[in-house]
Amino acid sequence: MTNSLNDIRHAKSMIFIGSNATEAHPVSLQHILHAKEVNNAPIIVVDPRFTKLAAKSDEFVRIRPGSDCAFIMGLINEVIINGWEDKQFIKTRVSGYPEMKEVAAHYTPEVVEDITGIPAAQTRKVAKMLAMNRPTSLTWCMGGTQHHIGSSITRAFCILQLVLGNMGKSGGGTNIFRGHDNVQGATDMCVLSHSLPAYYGLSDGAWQHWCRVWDVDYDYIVSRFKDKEWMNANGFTLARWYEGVLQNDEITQYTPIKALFQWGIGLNSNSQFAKVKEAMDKLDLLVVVDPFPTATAAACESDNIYLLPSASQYETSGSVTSTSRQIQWRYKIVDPIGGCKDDYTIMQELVNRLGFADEFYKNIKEVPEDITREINKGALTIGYNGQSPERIKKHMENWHTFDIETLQAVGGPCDGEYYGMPWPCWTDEHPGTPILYDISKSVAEGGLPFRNRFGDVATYVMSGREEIQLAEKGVCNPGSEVEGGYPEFKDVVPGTNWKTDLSQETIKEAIGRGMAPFGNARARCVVWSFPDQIPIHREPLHSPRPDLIEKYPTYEDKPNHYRVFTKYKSEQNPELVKSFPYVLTTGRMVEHMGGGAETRSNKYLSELQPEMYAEINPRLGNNLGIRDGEMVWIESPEGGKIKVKAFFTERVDDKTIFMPFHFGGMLAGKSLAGNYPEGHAPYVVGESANVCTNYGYDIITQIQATKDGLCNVSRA
Ligand SMILES: Nc1nc2c(c(=O)[nH]1)N[C@H]1C(S)=C(S)[C@@H](COP(=O)(O)OP(=O)(O)OC[C@H]3O[C@@H](n4cnc5c(=O)[nH]c(N)nc54)[C@H](O)[C@@H]3O)O[C@H]1N2
Ligand SMILES: Nc1nc2c(c(=O)[nH]1)N[C@H]1C(S)=C(S)[C@@H](COP(=O)(O)OP(=O)(O)OC[C@H]3O[C@@H](n4cnc5c(=O)[nH]c(N)nc54)[C@H](O)[C@@H]3O)O[C@H]1N2
Ligand SMILES: [Mo]
Repeated sequence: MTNSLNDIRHAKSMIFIGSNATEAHPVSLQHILHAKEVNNAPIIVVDPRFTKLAAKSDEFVRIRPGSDCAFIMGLINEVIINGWEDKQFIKTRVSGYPEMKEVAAHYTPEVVEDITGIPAAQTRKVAKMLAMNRPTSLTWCMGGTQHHIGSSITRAFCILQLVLGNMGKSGGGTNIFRGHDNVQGATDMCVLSHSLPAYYGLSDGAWQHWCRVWDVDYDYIVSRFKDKEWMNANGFTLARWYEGVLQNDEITQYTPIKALFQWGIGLNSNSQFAKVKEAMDKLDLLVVVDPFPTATAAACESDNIYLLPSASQYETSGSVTSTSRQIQWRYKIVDPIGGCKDDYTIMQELVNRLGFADEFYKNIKEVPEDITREINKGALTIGYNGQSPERIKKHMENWHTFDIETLQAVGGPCDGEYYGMPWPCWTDEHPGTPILYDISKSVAEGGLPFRNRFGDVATYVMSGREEIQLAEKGVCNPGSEVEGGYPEFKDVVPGTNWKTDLSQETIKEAIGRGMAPFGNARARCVVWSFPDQIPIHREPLHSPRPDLIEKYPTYEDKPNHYRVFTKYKSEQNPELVKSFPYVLTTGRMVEHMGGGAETRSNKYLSELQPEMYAEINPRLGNNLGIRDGEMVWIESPEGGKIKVKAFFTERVDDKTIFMPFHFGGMLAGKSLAGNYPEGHAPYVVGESANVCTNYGYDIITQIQATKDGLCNVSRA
């Protein structure tokens, strides 16, 4: 999120694409509705469903699942054709614009209508609404990402904001509402298979940096791997770990996966759940660390599973990062009950028994404060340096001194600082950065240019054109010693750069000279390392439109995509729609959370939403001879089959089925409630939507495509 939830109050228009904030982020609505009512800012909602957020909108755009990239490129084209682009912003702060413009030109409103189902006149209207009501706050959530081209779709959103000149401005920005309360923190710590914490990657330099932070010998780390090659190789992802067990698709690893730790996740959130279950049963060892047994406990039928009851957030403390990049301290309310242990203790006891404790706990004495201090020391790339436990706690104790509009403290002990010291917070004196890439303020006061990460000059493969990647002369933060673009800082301490200098002298030197440690560059429209250097539409793997598969085919198959052979072209079958004629999309409802282990174990929430269902348009239901409230079978091309209640609603059109994914504990019409440890079954069990979500993974991130598959529906 480049701005913050509060900053949306300053928007002059808002567009939500694949975000149902009313259900998934209800707290944000106070800011969204403030902008609507006080600034008269129109709300545009782009969603296949008429959601509760759509009910608050001025313009509802019904889109075919998986076609967002075409719509956004169409908006960009329409803005440019009408001369509404921010010419000064583009000239001074954007690179690869001519190449992008050429690609966008394909997406005329009529082409967009064919791909997305959005009337051409509506694309024109929305482009005009955005152009006439600047700045626009753009929010996307999972409706924009859970596709095989999710990474292209999200880049298109950013390019739209660049073209409109809405980046680095209060009321503008790309504001992706994050998932769990600390998922931004989890992402920043890179609880991922392709990077060490703080996005350092897996290169030798990255390992050496973290070894210095941990005070662990690099050769010792090397010795822990089978050989060095595996140290630098991406691991399996959560989306496809089970292939490492089953090996249905060829894997690139010397041995199959034999054990799995499932730490704070319910596996009914994995697509292709039938395969997940098969893999769980085949593992030698499965450990679930969770306050609840989760749907895993019910689904796993072999005797290989250990449940380690972890404490909840109320029974422990520590630093967490909010969707607005703010760091907060979470205080313990009660001691762990019922024999639970908090996650730190479980982790430490595990590390003790595995014999690494002497290496990794050298600097961790006071838990959890020293863990935050380790982050302060090492996570320099994103500016986690200044948020010490002491400063975070000081912010928590002085909530009342922060202004709701600016998030800045007015007087008191935190005077001038931004709430939670949103990263980057470069030093112990820095106030935090409330809006990324904002050149209206000095860097020391929370301003920033765009980051220089990809060299000073680039040659575009597509056009052969060479372009300087640094920002234009004269474009910089106030007080910058260099008046214009500059590269990142290095060799202030010889042999280091701003990301690896643990003395943090490099960062201090940059700030002292009024400059950003990471340089001052242009935002790129072209990503030369991606298969689509500029975002283009590609039909979902399982598409209802064979004619569009021919025009906009998917990628070639990708071997070793996070160690698993991943099918694209060989999976895209134009005949599939004949047997599976409806588009299946999935998502959330306000009463339940994720896999539902917590909320389905809550009496009151269970009473509010006691049953799994599928949203079906009444016209479709009537044509299929189904009545509202009857049970139906939903079937997927992979053989997934679930029995759920038909919920007739005009929210969806007559070609689309929507299901929430929060249920679990039933399989193919059969309850598995008896499999839970005694007294631990949740109040509500139900079929899992992920038995039916289709095959499909993003080409860069491997996120599962749970929003654009195909299915069939019949009366049960
Ligand atoms: N109550 C509650 N709140 C939650 C969660 C929860 O489980 N319950 N989960 C949290 C987490 S982890 C996350 S990541 C966030 C997610 O928050 P959201 O992404 O807002 O939630 P979803 O319901 O998954 O998806 C949002 C919308 O995308 C639409 N959609 C589906 N396909 C497409 C498409 O192809 N294009 C477009 N434009 N829209 C599409 C769906 O109809 C849905 O209305 O919510 C967080 N908040
Ligand atoms: N079909 C479909 N599938 C999806 C999605 C979709 O939109 N459609 N969305 C995807 C997305 S964005 C997400 S984020 C995932 C979410 O899927 P999950 O991550 O599986 O969902 P949660 O239920 O939020 O999982 C959190 C688990 O952590 C446990 N927990 C809570 N607090 C603690 C704690 O302090 N310590 C420990 N150890 N455990 C704790 C809870 O009891 C719960 O079992 O689902 C994904 N799957
Ligand atoms: Mo999420």
